[in-house]
Amino acid sequence: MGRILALVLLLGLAAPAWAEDGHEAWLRYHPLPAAQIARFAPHTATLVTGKMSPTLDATVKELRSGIAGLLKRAPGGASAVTADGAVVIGTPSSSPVIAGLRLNLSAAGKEGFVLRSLGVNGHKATIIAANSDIGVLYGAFALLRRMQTEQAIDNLDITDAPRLMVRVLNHWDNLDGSIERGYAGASLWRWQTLPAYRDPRYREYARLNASLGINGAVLNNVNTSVNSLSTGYIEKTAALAEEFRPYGVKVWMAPRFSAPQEIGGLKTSDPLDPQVRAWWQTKVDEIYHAIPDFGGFLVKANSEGQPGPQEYGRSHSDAANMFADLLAPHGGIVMYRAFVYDDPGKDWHLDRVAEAYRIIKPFDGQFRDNVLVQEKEGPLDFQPREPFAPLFGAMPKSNMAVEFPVTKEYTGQGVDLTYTGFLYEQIYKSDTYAHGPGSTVAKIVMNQKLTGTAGVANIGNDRNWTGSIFNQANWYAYGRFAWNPESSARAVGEEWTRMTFGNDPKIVSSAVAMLMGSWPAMMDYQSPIGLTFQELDSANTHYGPWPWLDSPRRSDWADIYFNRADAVGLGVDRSHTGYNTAAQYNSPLKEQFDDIRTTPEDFLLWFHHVPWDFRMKSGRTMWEELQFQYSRGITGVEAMQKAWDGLKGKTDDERYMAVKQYLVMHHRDAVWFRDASLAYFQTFAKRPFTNGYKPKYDLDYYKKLPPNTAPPD
Ligand code: BDP
Repeated sequence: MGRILALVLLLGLAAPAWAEDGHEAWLRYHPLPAAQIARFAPHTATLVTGKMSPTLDATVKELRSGIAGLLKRAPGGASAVTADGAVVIGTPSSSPVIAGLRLNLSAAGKEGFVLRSLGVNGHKATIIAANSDIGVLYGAFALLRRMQTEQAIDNLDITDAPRLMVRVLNHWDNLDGSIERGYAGASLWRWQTLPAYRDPRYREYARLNASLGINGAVLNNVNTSVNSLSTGYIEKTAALAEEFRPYGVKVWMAPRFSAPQEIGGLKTSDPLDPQVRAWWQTKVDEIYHAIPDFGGFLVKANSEGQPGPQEYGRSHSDAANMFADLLAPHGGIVMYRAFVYDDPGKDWHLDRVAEAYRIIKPFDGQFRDNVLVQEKEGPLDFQPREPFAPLFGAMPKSNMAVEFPVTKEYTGQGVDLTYTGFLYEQIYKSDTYAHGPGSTVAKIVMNQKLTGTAGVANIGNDRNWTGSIFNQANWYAYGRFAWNPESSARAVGEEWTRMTFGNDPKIVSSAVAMLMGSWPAMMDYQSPIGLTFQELDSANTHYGPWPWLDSPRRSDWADIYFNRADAVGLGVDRSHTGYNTAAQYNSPLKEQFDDIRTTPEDFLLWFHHVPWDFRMKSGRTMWEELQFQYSRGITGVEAMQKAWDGLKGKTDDERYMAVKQYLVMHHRDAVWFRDASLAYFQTFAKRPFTNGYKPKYDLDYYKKLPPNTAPPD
């Protein structure tokens, strides 16, 4: 008995003081190995500050806790450099030391920073300088990141600045605390207890965003409730703004277009009606009175049943410009979504993926300067594999912004490990040819008068913020790509891995391989050869395969509309013999996509109705290739499982076990996608399965599964 007690005590002592529950996310300031401490400590002995502000207070707090955690010794405070090892922070106006250095800060712009190793008063110092306090905070995070990832800090000469101005997360949070397409608990915003109670998580959230440079949060769902515009909610929103402000995160709102009627008592919400404008004017003034640095509006109108200008015979530019004119005097911005598509009923005459271009392109050049036209990254809807949206190459006179999924509505939801960084890179580096070769989506959106991006957040009130540890990588990647759209998914993934799991080379190489392999694997088992939208749609869950689904209400919410499986083959004809949507791309892409022989095979079924016996580059027929790619996706998931299994004992048990268990479900989902899809498609292909493969169950079994229920693996 005594021995058991002793053992229990011993184990208790050996266990870490807190569970590894992922709450710290990537800002884990746990002690570095001794050699790294010895390397960094001489450069971080004191913190030299000048005049303070809430943002500079946050900067000092971050540096103190970061250095104390990583190096096991907090830096001392000072107002001048009197010995080696000072970290000097500030702007020329807040810090006399920095003013005295006369650094050239022009390339740092409004929000960027300079990190320099310099001699000051004959002593070695590290300078974090910027033109604004928020730039200083971003610089502090950059210095800490270097330490966390074990990069040198003794010879710094770095200037970095965000390439996009507006870098927002859009929370599809409802006022009742639920989150549309959220898989990480309930909303972080506790509306009932705001504005009086300030949940500490508000600041923690803002801090995580600031560490990436995210500078805005659209607090509510695009399918919005009019109540967010009420005076009571504006007060609550102002309280959140106050909590976020030191971290440079502005609040934004998705306004309900029909508010003038719903709460204003007007007979119309026509954007050109003087009374409607007057109503919005008063509302906008009220918001800015409460929140002087309010970011602006993110608008969903005439899309999926939301009210909008078309009800009054007005255009999307009329609507966007009404908001823009009212916000402009306050410095506010409109993010106007191009995610609009008409309801085709049960008819197949409209190509859903052609809609944004068809509806929005005619208004190029008519949007005000403070409007960002916000288009989803692909022309359909956040699918695993889509070509970039052609609108990006077709709006030379407008400010365009990419909207990205961070939450994984169609890509595994709260279950599967899929790294969206891969998607961000693919889209941003796609060439639109708008101004000749090299006109990548990144170049287009970076070279405008107003620039920005929005990401649909994956954050909820789960302890670990995002439901699973690896989901944090998607938040991280969104922020890093918003900062620089020309980032590399691999480099960003590696940075996140090092900060999250440490710098052990085996962990780094395995976790990065998992991240980078995850998206290609999913494209294979969900979207082979460019097939798309095969998730369950009518029950609106968007989880699991449902390729046989016909929608009772509208054709373009049906999976069969997107696969067109028939006796001839599979895929949608978007060439000149079909919808002719390939023509929305600039040359040479339009010619390339129009021709089945030159379309990249990754998008073959996206652009063409391909015969089952079509010969692929691999030598396989399309039917064989389909089976090959589905199975390759499962092999990809198995590779992730193997890589993770190899890390047993290399990381804490909590996170190790959690990821392992998630991967079991992931494998099950991948097999489900393959087997249910092939069982269905075979009824059209009427060709044998090859290579000894056969779906585990017959088609009927898959069809009868209740929504959201995967078959046992
Ligand atoms: C769809 C989602 C829906 C969103 C819509 C949007 O299923 O919940 O409201 O996108 O982006 O993919 O507006």
